[in-house]
Amino acid sequence: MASKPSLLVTRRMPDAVTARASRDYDAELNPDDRIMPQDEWLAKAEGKDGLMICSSEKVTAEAVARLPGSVKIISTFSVGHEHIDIEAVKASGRTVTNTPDVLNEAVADIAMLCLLGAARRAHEGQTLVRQGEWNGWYSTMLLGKDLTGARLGILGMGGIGQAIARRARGFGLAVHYHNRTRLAPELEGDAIYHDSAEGLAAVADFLSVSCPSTDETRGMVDADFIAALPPGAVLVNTARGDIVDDDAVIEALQSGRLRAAGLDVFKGEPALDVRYRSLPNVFLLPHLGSATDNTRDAMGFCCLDNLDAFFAGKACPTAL
Ligand code: 8YV
Repeated sequence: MASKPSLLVTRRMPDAVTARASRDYDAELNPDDRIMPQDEWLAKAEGKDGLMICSSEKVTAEAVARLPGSVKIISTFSVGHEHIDIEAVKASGRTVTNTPDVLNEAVADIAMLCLLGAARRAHEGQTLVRQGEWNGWYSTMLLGKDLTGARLGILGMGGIGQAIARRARGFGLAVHYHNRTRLAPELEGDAIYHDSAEGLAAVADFLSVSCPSTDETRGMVDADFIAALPPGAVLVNTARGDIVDDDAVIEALQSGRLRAAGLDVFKGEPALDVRYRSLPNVFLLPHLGSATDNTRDAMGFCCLDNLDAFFAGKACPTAL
């Protein structure tokens, strides 16, 4: 029997994913889940046929130049691939894959949690109850922003944006979106297309950032963009922290120009701008978008499906 391809799995994976990787590959695992410095994972890549990485591993052009010749494929356990210089990997003759679609529903759930948490002041409510400071009902206690009849602007209408739109309709939100390309009518449904981000901002009582982090989108939600939103808008970000300008968002949250924000992702996470922590009108989560049992398994299986196909000489299902 031919020997199994060798694989470096840089982070601890869910049990079912680890079991399949260990069964089908000569896999070097990271059971302690210690994040390895670049020099360390590059050294461990020596002699490996493939790498299964996460967004913690920054595959820069310099890293690609130092990759051992044995490595022919990099499979990232993420839909986002801003941590990889895709052009450099491809130019080196290697294959690179990600995990689209399998996490759309889970991330959309967290987007709605962030939207509701921000609109209905979940952080302030939780704090009252947990700190024993809830002294009873009054008619104006922690009043929030209505969803029904409001407009949700979705910035980036890929699979995740579309999954958010499906949920939003159930909450009585009118769906507006901006995307590089307009959706086909059967996907668009009753959603209203805006051909510019500024056009979308003007109608977004709620704004969901749902686009990838790219050279075009980084810093897009800046002071000008926020100034274009209706006063008292609510910002939701489940995509990437660097798409928003933290100074502009924090200033707008302090002044009330933005009524609230629900944030699952942060520039430089797990570090985040500490000012967010003390703002009462922010609902904060630690990048939980895809964190469900089935979704994390599906992401791992998607990586392994790509690796299996590659080593069988077939086309990878989700090559970039
Ligand atoms: C992951 C994500 O948890 O898929 C993505 O792009 O942001 C998350 O689902 C994380 O990136 C793990 O690599």
